[in-house]
Formats: sequence, C-alpha cells, structure tokens
Amino acid sequence: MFGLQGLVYQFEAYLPRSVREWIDQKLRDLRLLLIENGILAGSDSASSESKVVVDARNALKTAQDDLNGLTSQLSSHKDDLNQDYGPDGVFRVLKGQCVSKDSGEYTYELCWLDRTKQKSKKGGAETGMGNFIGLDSTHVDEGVSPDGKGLGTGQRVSQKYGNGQHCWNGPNRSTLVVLACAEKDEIWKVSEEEKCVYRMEVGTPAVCGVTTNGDPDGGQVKDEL
Ligand code: MAN
Repeated sequence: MFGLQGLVYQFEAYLPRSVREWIDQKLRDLRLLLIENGILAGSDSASSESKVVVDARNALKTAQDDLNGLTSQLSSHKDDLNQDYGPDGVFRVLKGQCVSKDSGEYTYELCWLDRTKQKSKKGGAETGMGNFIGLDSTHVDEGVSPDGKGLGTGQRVSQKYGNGQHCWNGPNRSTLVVLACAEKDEIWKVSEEEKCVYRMEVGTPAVCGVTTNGDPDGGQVKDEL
C-alpha cells in the first residue's frame, strides 16, 4: 500500500492542489474501507494482524475450548457407562449422595459408590475408610428391630470399599457395606470387625426387590412397604 501511495504522491506533485487534495481524500477513504472490512490492519491496532486474522484466531480458540469441553464430557460419560451401578443400575440414583451416622467417638460417612470415612467427634482430620471397589453379595444372619431396621437373614447385596488410609501397624482401611431394603437411605450400624476393617449395615430403597444369587430380595420388606 505504501508503495502505491508513494508513487501516487510523486505523480501528484505535478497536479493542481485541489486535485491533489481530492486524490489524497480518496486514498484515505479507500484505506479506511480496507481496514473496516478487515483486509488491512489499522495503523493504530496494537497487533499487526488484520481483523480477519484476529477473528479467525478467536473463532479457532472458541472452537478448541468447545471441543476440549465436549471431549472431557465424553470421557466422563464413558467412565459412567463403565461404572457398575448394580443389577438394572439400581445404584445410579445414589451416585453423588452421602449418608452419615454418629457412633461411639466417630461420625461415619458413606458416600455412595465413592468412599467411606470417619471423623472423630473431638475434631481433627477425617480418615478415609476405603474407596469404592465394586459390588458383591454377602450372607447375613442378623436380627431386625421392630422398626424394620436390620439386615435380617439371607443373601444381601454388598459394596466393597478398599485401599483407604493406611492403618498404623495394620492394613489400609477397608469397609464392607451390607445393604438391605428400607424406606430411606440410613446407616444402621457401624462396626470395626478387625483393626481398620469396618462393616456398615445400611438400609436403602435401592435394593428393594433386588435378587442376589437366587435369594429373594435385598432385605426384609417392612410391613408398610
Ligand atoms: C483410628 C481409627 C480407628 C482405628 C485406629 C487404628 O483411631 O481409624 O478406627 O482402629 O485408628 O490405629
């Protein structure tokens, strides 16, 4: 552009002033038009790139960000599909929810399909009692209290949580969560079977009617259910 302009200005020197001013104005208008349409970079623009290039770069960046977002969504959906949510996906509804119970000197917490933990009532950091490993089935022979809370007798759906926080002079903490049909999600009982090996007896509607190894159901069914 400068070359052409230079040539025109040299030639202009021989023209009358009014014509020179007219050409000058036309060149300015043309330059402005080119800048406005993104073909030429404005002299005042911080970068030397034309608007077209800047726009294209921004559009590419936006598209790349969108793609990255979608790729990570896809990967979490794939993880979700690979996760074992139990027979007919009965545990899917519990994902992301937690239940807790005070017992002895601790508050215990079960975050479904994620982890179990304990926290001392005296304060301090919480202790991981295991991360979700998978589903199992456990035979139980327990009582059921009049309010319907208890595992009863038979084969029950259970969940294994392992590789929790290491126990001094012992194993990494682990928890077996044994489930029975109940009206609402509730930890009934927590026990430490051996040092740092825990067992939670938990009621949940998620296992009502669920069969384990031919045994009729995920737990006793309360009269009112
Ligand atoms: C903590 C808790 C207990 C456990 C001991 C073992 O106090 O996790 O449940 O028995 O550590 O040292």
